[in-house]
Amino acid sequence: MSPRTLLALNWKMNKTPTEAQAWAQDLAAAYAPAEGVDLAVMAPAICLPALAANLPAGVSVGAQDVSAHAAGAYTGEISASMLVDVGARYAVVGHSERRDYQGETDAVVAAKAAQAQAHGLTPIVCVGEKLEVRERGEHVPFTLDQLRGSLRGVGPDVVVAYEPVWAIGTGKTATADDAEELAGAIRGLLSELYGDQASNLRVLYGGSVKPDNIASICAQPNVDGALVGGASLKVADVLGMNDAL
Ligand code: G2H
Repeated sequence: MSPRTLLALNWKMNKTPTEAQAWAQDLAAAYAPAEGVDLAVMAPAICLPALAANLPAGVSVGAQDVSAHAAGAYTGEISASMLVDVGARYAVVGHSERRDYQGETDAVVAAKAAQAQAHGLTPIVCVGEKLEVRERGEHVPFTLDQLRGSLRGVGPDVVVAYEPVWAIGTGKTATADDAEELAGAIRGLLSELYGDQASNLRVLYGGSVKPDNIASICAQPNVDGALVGGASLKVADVLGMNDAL
């Protein structure tokens, strides 16, 4: 049996807590869960209490990052236990923007994912190649190497998001076949790492997903949902994507 589809929203550095509250109330006024689809909102950590208090039942919240450390002298960091305390269920780790702008390595991403799991959060581990890697035809081995490193010491309660960097926020979406090629390869690696449990794990596609392309991408056999940035900010687009699934 296929896992439930996950429509995971990634607001990135957008919305204040006040705006998050209004967004959640607007969603609650119109949202009807789609059959077999889970909805989760990955928001700036400071917005999570407003979301947890105002989202409709069944919609989860998550963070966009988590510290690799449990507690202590790490100024500015937010720990997994703090996120759990405000209602988070997921934490995105290893998004390409953090790998690029904060220099996060696979080892750091794996440490964050393990720390999330240690406190009951499900990490959403992001991987994906840059354009030059794809142009060299090395996107499959590159992405699998990145994932292997990002899952070292990480248990099977994990979601993987394949996000080709050249498709993020650019309006260039990978084709459904591109998404399936990597999702299938990722599923193979998950089987190697986690055995039979791999068939229950969710592999998402991310990169310029919107209401008019989400259905064809998520219809692929190994694609179990989407991680959506730009099209996650307006409630109408989220409802459109939820309805399309
Ligand atoms: C990829 C995605 C969300 P967007 O980063 O993680 O963003 O949908 O804007 O390409």
